[in-house]
Amino acid sequence: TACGSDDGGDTDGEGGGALAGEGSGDTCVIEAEIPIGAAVSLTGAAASYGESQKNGLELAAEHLNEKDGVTYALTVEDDQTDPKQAISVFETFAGDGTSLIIGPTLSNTAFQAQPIAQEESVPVLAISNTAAGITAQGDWIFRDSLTEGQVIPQTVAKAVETYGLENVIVMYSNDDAFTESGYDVMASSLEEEGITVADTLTFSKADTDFRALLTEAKAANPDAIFVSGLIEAAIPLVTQARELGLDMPIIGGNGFNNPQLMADAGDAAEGVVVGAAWNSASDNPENADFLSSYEEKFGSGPDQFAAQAYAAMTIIDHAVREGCDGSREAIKAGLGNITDLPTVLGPISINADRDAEHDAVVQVVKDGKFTVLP
Ligand code: 1QQ
Repeated sequence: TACGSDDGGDTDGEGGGALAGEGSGDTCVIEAEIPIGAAVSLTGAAASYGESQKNGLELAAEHLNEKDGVTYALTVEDDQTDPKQAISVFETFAGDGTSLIIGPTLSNTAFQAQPIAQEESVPVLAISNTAAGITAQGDWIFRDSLTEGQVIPQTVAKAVETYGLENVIVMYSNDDAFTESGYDVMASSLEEEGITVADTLTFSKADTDFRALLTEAKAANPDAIFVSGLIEAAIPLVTQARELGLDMPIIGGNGFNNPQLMADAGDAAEGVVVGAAWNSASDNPENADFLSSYEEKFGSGPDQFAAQAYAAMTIIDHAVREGCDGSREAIKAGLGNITDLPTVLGPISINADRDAEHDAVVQVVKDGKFTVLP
């Protein structure tokens, strides 16, 4: 093989076993740095999620690189909240020998970019994609984020019980893969609970003025409003609801798991209910260490998206060390074996569908912070 023609990943065994080492687990020693690529939204509408993800990834890489034996070379690229850009980033990673791709930030983007990785046999670990069908795109696609299907049903049940809901309004943006998927789960969960949905109101993810829809919602005198939307819509929607005198609980999907909501909507965000894949109050040792080191490095606390990003690197490290091999093929095999691995999200397993399994939590915004709903 000519020098420099390495197709990356060494999945064919050519180019030598630089990514394969000696030992296993804690004793694994690999000479070469393991190249990990991340495509997250650092600009565009999803940038507030992506910034947290970048922080979580960088902190984790720093921590892992302090351990002996295996070193990660993490490259974080901007998917610009744009599927076309994500495709281009995925193509670059697939071509340059990157061992695994993390991301992209949105499901809507992932559905378009992931086929590149699947085609090129590059493992993908999604860290925030919650739509149904993400991992069904192929056997190289994994995720550590819980699906809306794993989080919304218990969120709906808890809200119904806590607030005695009978009659509600559902609102969602019908031009995004994640918000549509989240809506499907909200609708079926509400039906399961025997709740009357007085009206279902749709909007566009780019909308910022919800006054007309909220006035319609108000006319139905609902006990609560359920919203499947991204943060850019969530902030004005919640703000305008309170301005219009809609004081009932607002229950959001994963798009609401963003401290930007409290920063920008202020008091209007108080009482908003969100199911989450990370319990900020969890005192497991991994989380306690994560909370303090994140705060120290970035000057503010992490959010769910930073935690899922951090956990991804823990998972990847376990997969690499298990076979003591940082190639694409070996990481793929290792990801399939993750069982009860301690992480900042709690013990996590990857199931046969390559989806994550771990505990979820229902939170409410109180004094500007997400707290566990008692
Ligand atoms: C998805 C999501 C978003 C809220 C991630 C930021 O859950 O697109 O699947």
